[in-house]
Amino acid sequence: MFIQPKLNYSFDALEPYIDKETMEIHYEKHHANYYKNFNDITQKYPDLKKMSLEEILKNLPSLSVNKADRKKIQNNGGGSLNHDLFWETMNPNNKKNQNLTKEIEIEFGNIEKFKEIFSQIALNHFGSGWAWLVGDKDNKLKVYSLPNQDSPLSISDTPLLCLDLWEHAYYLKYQNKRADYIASWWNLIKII
Ligand code: MN3
Repeated sequence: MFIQPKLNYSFDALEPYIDKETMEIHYEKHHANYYKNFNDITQKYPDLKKMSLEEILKNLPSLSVNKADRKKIQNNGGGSLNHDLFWETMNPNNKKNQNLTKEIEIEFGNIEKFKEIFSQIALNHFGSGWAWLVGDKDNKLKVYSLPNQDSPLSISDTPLLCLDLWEHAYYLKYQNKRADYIASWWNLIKII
């Protein structure tokens, strides 16, 4: 069984930037459902149950599964793990992500420049997906977006920071104003 990690803060803890109702539906319905579907599909493959979620996504192209199931594993495994990181990086009690500052300054010049680049990518991403800050194989930081629930792990990158660009992540509060959602979200990220 792959278990959805507990959210270590209350649904209203990210107010006013992310509203309580969005958090509740997002965590209890959307995220829970990715875990449920991921468990349903991996039931069929005893080998996968011995692997971690990370290992499965890293080895996605070489898993011994049929084509339709590989797609379900990609969508629901990514949907499970991507949100795990998303919740963790916004955790008001978590100072873990503060140590990225120096690396970001080296790679992007300064934090403001990095935020600008990341925000532009998030804003310009067409349709559903995620904006990512990742470390590549040579430990170099990169920013890009990926469609749907695709994980950077499946292209050999290590996820460090992510922003959910699916409308379910912001529509109740921000409607079509993705730029406002992105600008608000930075208030929850303590990498500086
Ligand atoms: Mn989501």
